[in-house]
Amino acid sequence: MLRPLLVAGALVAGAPVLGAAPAGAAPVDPTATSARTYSLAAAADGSLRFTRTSIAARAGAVTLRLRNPSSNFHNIALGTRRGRVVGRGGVSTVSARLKPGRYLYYCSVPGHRAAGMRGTLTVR
Ligand SMILES: [Cu+2]
Repeated sequence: MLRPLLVAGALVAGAPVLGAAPAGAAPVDPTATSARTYSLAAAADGSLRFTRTSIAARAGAVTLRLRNPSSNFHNIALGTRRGRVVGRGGVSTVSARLKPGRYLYYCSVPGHRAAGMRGTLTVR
């Protein structure tokens, strides 16, 4: 099981205020295509970003599934786990059992994370 990361302040700055949800409301993710799978994509225009910078998930087994429609190579990484690097049309996945906390997901291709290919996975 991965441990939650201590997310640096700089990273949290752009994240939405998740505490704004009504008390008791369960996180609902419309892109969850099956139980515990959460989908996102690399930007189709080749810019170094994901289509989503935050994902809410339930504790337990979580899979992040990245589609890559761009001409650059990308992957999805979560903590120390890295999905396969894929080119245009490829899909990269990473799975972990997660307890509540905040985790960083990112592309581990050199330079991509620093350029903006990252987001926050909030597990409740
Ligand atoms: Cu990348």
